[in-house]
Amino acid sequence: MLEKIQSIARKAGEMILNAHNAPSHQKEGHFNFVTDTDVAVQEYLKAALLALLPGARFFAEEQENESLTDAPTFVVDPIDGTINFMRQRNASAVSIALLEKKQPILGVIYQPYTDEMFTAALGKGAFLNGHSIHVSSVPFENAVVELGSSPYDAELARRTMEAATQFLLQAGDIRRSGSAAVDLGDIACGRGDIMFELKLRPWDVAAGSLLVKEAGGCFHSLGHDQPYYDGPCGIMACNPLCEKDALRILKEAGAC
Ligand code: LIP
Repeated sequence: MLEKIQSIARKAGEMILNAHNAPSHQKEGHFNFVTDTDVAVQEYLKAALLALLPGARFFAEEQENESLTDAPTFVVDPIDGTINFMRQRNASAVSIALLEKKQPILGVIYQPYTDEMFTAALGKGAFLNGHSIHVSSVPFENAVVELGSSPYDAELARRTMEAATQFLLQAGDIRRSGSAAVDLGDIACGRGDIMFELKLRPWDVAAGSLLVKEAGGCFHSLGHDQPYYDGPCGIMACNPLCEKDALRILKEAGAC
């Protein structure tokens, strides 16, 4: 199953690389867009994944979604980093998770611009292009902190920037890629040490959360006792050495 999902993700990546100047449309909230390519890729992914697992449910960014159930459910972002795609910033990913009982059992993140295939299966480790990966062992004071700014929700701006300021003062440095899936891949393979964003959707994080945990990292759905995929929420992912201080800073910033 994981191999077949990788092939499907790679084909979706080719669709992204071959798309140019796709028309875009504004969605709800500030600075929130969808392109014709997002929709076309999602339509391809829905058909291909449901053919792979008939009877599964499909939960994705560019459609109305019912609540999660315990049934096998694909949770999919066809292009995570849509603004980056629109502006040719070459930092977007296809994110595909398969959930059972509301928790990820398979995760695939494919970054077409770098041809990097991140994969994870529950209890079986995390991999980048077939090679085992692990979170970093960088201590908090030297941590590279990747943040998401949730631009569509102005309510979160001050708390996001307060947390970013404290991370900049107390940890190493901060980064902002524009794609949560890219960021979670970074944490899983040790390119970054902490990632947070105060509001994301399940399709942004479902695959990446499994990657990080299978790579020996920590993943928190802020405000929830366990990882939550049934609606929007904030997240924090990190290596184990940074967990206590990262949660402290987010709590002090009023983010959880
Ligand atoms: C994006 C996230 C990113 C967030 C953006 C946007 P999309 O997902 O990956 O972390 O800051 O606002 O939500 O909408 O490009 O799939």
